[in-house]
Amino acid sequence: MKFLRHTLLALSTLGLPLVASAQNPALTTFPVGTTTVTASAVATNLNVVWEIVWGPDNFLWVTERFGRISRVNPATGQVLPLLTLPDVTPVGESGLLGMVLHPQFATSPYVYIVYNYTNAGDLKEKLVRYTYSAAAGTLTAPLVLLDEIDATTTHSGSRLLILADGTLLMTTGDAQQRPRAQSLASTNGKILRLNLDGTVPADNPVAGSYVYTLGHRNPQGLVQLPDGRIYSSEHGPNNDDEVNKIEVGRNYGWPDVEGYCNLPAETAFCATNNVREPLTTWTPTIAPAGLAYYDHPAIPGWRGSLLLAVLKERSLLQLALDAPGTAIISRTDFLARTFGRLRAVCVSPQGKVYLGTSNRGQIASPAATDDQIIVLENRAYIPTATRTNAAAFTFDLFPNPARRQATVQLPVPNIRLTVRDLLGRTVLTQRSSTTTATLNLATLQAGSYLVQADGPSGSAVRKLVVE
Ligand SMILES: [Ca+2]
Ligand SMILES: [Ca+2]
Repeated sequence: MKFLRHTLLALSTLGLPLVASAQNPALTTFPVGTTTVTASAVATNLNVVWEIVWGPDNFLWVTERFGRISRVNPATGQVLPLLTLPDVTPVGESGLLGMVLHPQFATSPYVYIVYNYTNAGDLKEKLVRYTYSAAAGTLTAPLVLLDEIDATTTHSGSRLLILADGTLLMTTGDAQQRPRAQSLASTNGKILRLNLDGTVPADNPVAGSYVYTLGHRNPQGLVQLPDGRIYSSEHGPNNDDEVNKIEVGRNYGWPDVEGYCNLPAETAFCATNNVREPLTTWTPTIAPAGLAYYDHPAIPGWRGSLLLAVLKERSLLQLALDAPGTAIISRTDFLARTFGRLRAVCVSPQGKVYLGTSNRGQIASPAATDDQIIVLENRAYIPTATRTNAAAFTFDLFPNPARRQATVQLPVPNIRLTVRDLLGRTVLTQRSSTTTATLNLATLQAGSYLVQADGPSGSAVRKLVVE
């Protein structure tokens, strides 16, 4: 099986050619299958973009490592600062790192961030909730949810993700204290799971503990797919960078296992410690960071793939998943050494991909425009909802508001249904082979959603309220 996996990887395409426009050197196009994708700068003169989140206000929400949180207009590139943290310690690779917005942002306007700070001379890390005021354009009322996590200037993890069940995952690094990754008594070297008020979820694997998975070195990418699967990227030492499928309660090996369970001592450890091997590894290392999932018709060649922002190799990697999501069937490099070190990646509801660079202070000669937010888009794509024949396409949805399930009445069979939350994240997809479909809403949080129906004759969207 491992031989097959490596053979497939060796067959994957690498290093597609790039064409720079003479009129605008910052404009680059590259092919994804038969699609031409255009890359251009949205915003410039930033300082180490660590996180980019697509907000329910259709702005990009951005963290910079020195401590600033901003909203960025994706149409104009205007940067609207909300807050510069008063107590952040940006030294080495530390500072303001991950960020996520509350999924019911209209009624719970909370912004969750992770950053390094100093306490009694020691570098620490904390998770803090701020409250957003759209009227004032501010973030105020910091509420510490988790603090006193040991830190150094490297290995801080700190990617945040709110799961479909409404709990929060946070990656932590080993803080260069390797054995802590295997200790349930330490919050270092883990993926932690919290309720949004900072309490421990009752169904965590160890009662009273935030630990969701253990044995991590420095995971800086984290994503959940619409069907619930979770993946994470992780920096290895001088070998074995990893992408892992995250499964509750599993041990990801560090520091006893690097990459696969393939050395004699590793095999013994893996056999007795519930170790989950990575889906794929890189030796020499590439420095994998932000991770997103792409499944939008705008760029068909990327559908069903993870997109990985890569620092050291300075590229965007497409990792195509097999149908069950238990194997990566190809790895394809894009934009190699075009924009420098890539740390953050997010996908908008329109199928555009936004990348954040981490060049300033980290490479010898950053560009004058660094750091940047780059957008990747298929400029020829026309959403089905705006096609001329779309006006005739409509559907019924009832009951609405709904509780455990809703019925969708469609004009024709073979319709793809997509349910998105107000952050534009896909929470449910299914295909209806008949003109009546049932949406199972039992796993969704109460709130407002958009149901999109895509068929051969057009598409339509309706609002659905789940109680
Ligand atoms: Ca591992
Ligand atoms: Ca190994």
